[in-house]
Amino acid sequence: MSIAVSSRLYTVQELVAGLRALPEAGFDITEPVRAFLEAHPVDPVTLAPYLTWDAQHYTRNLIDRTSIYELMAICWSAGQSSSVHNHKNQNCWMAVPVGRLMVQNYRVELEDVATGVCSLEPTDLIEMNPGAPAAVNPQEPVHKVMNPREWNDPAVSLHIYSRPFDTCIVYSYEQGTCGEIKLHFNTEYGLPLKQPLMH
Ligand code: 2CO
Ligand code: FE2
Repeated sequence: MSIAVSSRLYTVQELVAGLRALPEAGFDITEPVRAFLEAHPVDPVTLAPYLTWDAQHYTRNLIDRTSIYELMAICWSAGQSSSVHNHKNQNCWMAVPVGRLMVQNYRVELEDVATGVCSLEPTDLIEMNPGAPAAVNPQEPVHKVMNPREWNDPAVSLHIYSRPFDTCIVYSYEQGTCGEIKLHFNTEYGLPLKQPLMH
């Protein structure tokens, strides 16, 4: 594991410019983008146009999208968490400029989306914070992100997905069920969308 060496914070515009300058092949493996995120922590002040909050659910706020990747800010109130979900055939990186978040990873023992049946085993649990971004392991792409209520603090994460996607499989670990859902944004490029739908 490398040690974060960063002398300053970067604007989100600098992050976007840097991501757009990375070669396309850099998104096919996890290390280049993870190292780039680690070396370019984002100044939360510059994220202000993309931060929205909802008492019921974390919010998804699109910042940039190309044919290669999409970048979004996700806002987590204390106690909010994602479903257990996958990023199949896709790479995913997360940085946390504000607060901290936990990621619970799972190994899929059985998955049959056609019948909605699955069996998962929890594997590692990691903390993400401003000095510690994370790449989802493409061999184990099922996880859940949590902002534990007892931490009592909001958190903001930046997610990079390559390629862009708008569906994923969600799983119930307890019930052994799974199914595909569509993902929606609350805002795009700093503008609210009408009637955002959440999962
Ligand atoms: N993948 C979820 C989403 O895009 C966020 S949790 O961690 O990736 O809504
Ligand atoms: Fe995810």
